[in-house]
Amino acid sequence: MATDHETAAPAADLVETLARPSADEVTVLDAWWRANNYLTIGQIYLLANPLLREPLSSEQIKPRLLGHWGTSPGLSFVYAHASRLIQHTGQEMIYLAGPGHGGPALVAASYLEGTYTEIYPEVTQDVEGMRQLFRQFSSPGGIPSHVSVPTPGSIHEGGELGYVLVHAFGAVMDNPDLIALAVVGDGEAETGPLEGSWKGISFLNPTRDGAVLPILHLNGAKIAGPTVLGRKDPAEVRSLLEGHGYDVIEVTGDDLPGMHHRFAEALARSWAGIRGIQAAARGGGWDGVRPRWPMIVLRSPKGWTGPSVVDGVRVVGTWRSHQVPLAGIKGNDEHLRILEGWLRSYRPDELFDDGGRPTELVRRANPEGAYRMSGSPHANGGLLTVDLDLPDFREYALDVPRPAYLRAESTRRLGELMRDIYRRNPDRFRLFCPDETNSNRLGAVFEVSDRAFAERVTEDDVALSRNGRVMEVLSEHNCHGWLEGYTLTGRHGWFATYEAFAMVSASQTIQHSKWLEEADHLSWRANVPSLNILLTSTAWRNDHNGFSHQGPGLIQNVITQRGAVGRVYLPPDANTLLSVADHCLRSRSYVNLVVIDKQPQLQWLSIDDAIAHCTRGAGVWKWAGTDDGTADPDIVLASAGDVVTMETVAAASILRDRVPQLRTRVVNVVDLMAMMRPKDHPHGMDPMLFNELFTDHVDVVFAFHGYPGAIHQLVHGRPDADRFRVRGFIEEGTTTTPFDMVVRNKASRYHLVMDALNNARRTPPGASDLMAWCRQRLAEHQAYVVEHLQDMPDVRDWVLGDWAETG
Ligand SMILES: Cc1ncc(C[n+]2csc(CCOP(=O)(O)OP(=O)(O)O)c2C)c(N)n1
Repeated sequence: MATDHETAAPAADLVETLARPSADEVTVLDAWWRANNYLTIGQIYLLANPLLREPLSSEQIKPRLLGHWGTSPGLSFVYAHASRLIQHTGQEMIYLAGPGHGGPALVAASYLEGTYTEIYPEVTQDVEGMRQLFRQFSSPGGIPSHVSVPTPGSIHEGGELGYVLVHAFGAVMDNPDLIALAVVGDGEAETGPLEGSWKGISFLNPTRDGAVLPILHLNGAKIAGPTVLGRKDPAEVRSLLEGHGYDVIEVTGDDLPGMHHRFAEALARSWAGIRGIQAAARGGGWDGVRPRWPMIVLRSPKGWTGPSVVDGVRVVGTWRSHQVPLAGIKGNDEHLRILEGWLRSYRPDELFDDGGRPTELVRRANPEGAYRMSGSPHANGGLLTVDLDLPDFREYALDVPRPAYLRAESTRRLGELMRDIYRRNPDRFRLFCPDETNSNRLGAVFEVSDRAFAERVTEDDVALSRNGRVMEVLSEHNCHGWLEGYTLTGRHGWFATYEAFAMVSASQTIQHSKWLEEADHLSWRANVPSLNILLTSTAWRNDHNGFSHQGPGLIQNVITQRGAVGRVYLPPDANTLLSVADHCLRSRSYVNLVVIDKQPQLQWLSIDDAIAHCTRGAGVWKWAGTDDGTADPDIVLASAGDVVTMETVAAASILRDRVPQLRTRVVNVVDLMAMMRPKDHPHGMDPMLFNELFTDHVDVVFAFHGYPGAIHQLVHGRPDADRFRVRGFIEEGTTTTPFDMVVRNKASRYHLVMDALNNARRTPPGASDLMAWCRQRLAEHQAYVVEHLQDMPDVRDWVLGDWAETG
């Protein structure tokens, strides 16, 4: 269905036709809209008698009225007009409803378009199917009330408000034929993420990207009061949006058919504007100045066409129509009568035939096949996904002849891998990063791609151009949301961020995980590329930034969510990072969290050992302990995370040197979900393997990158889970040295040694001397850092020496 994205601007007569719908077209538009409104109300209220073939009675009303009417007529009004545009132009379009609580309108749209029945054959286009459509809505065992995963044509639930534009912009990147029509609620427009997301056009390239058409729906009210933009002087709203760079087209009113004519004209102008910009750019005529992309401000009453006055108070055009404008219908004949009159005002007999099927009049408004917005493959992006052409990640490996000897910045290697992924996949891979690509040591990507920027570029700028495809915007919300939109429409990428500020967009991570989890239960939704998040500049090495930059909380969020979507990897070095990254980029429909710091760090494993280690997810590092495998160890020293792995191996080396009789086993965990039971997560280690690593009775001193509670949560249900003594980040942070950070959080090698001695099955000779020595070392550290402002040299430059080769 690819259209002519290289061709000239749309013909003037086509635009004129679009802008001036004939009386017949308005009749069709209005019929489809009435049918949609009828089905929307039916979904909210009715259990039976879907076509009102008999007078409405109170037993035919649902016992619990759950849903949102207020936004719905505006959403379906826009939808009807967008469909007409598609019919005339063959434009590929998807529809994103910011106020996703208008779910019944979008469900009704796909029902009228026939896609609903194609996907859910039990919901037929007849009386019984309509009854089923109504009954299932917001019902136990039915469908949710939002534009959620089961809604055909949706990539945006709109449950947590604020993300409609970020999803829309992500969807059109490298998608030149697509227009994402994004309805923004005026309440939604008060959120931080939405306010930041108008800037999407500053990163859009009309040559290779599609376009977003925002429609700011100023229906004036939110749940319980007016909206800021709804009450502002229209001139202020206009200048706000113009300031963001948009060409603002306004449509205001509630008169019919006048609104149909005015909106058709606005949409025609918008489409012509978009296509004109694209045609100029694609024909080589772009001067590089950021285009003024069109957008529409639609002022229509909340609850438009609903009951205007109920119980003596005004409903249409007020916050009272937000959810269910007529409550308490059972037992209130007056309300029942209003509801019936309201439903009949749409003249259902004209809209549905005797069998309950939408009439020809209504069906004429539907575009064909995949042009229907509810049937667009762009909104089921897995159908369009092309695997990445990935280089062999082994070629980026560090040469690690022995463990704990070489120091290197691990993420640099990942940057080199990404550079070549960019090179090989110029239309389906992007890195999204809040202004930190270089800082996170991923700057190799700039060898092949600039940062995307459609605003003014000056001679002082580096790697910044309108042709760039590295997405840097100082907004975690934008980065995260763009990547979501990009992957949900079938393309691949990474979001790389400072670990602490991943919490800014943590809610998006959670919402996207929910989406993927639900999608997994729907066979018609094809798997999409995973959402890959790199957390770097971690808590332990934010030496120069301090407490505000020290927060490993996202791990907790991801491990806590239900289901199999979330995965957390803590590669301890460059080669394990490469192996993990390759796996993530090949995976589908997961949220992959990868946590590793960017500072120079000790390298542990050769690439072959790294691959083997990552494949298992966790393993014994025999060379680091004294356990020869012939008997149970006295203590297990385990770790997950780069810095704490260094402390663990250093602790093991101290124990080996000072109390050689103590049998220590060192275990490293890369795949955190492996700690769970198999019944709780597909990566969960089977009990036998778990026992091979951790035994079922020996105490485990576990040094963890994140909050200690995470490990307790993960090992819940494992044999004698109380034996896990976890050290991790306990919110002791500040601007200080790397070793002081682990000391403050009681996760240093000396703390781990003391934990090991305190919890080992045997107390080896020399244990109390060693305890005293550890305390003395900690005291020395304390004095040293305060005096020298850096760590003690033997800690700072610690390497394992040649023991690992012989050990
Ligand atoms: C982030 C977030 N905060 C609060 C809510 C609760 N909520 C649901 S709908 C709504 C009002 C939405 O108003 P608006 O965006 O104008 O939509 P419309 O008026 O079209 O219904 C609110 C506050 C939410 N869904 N998401």
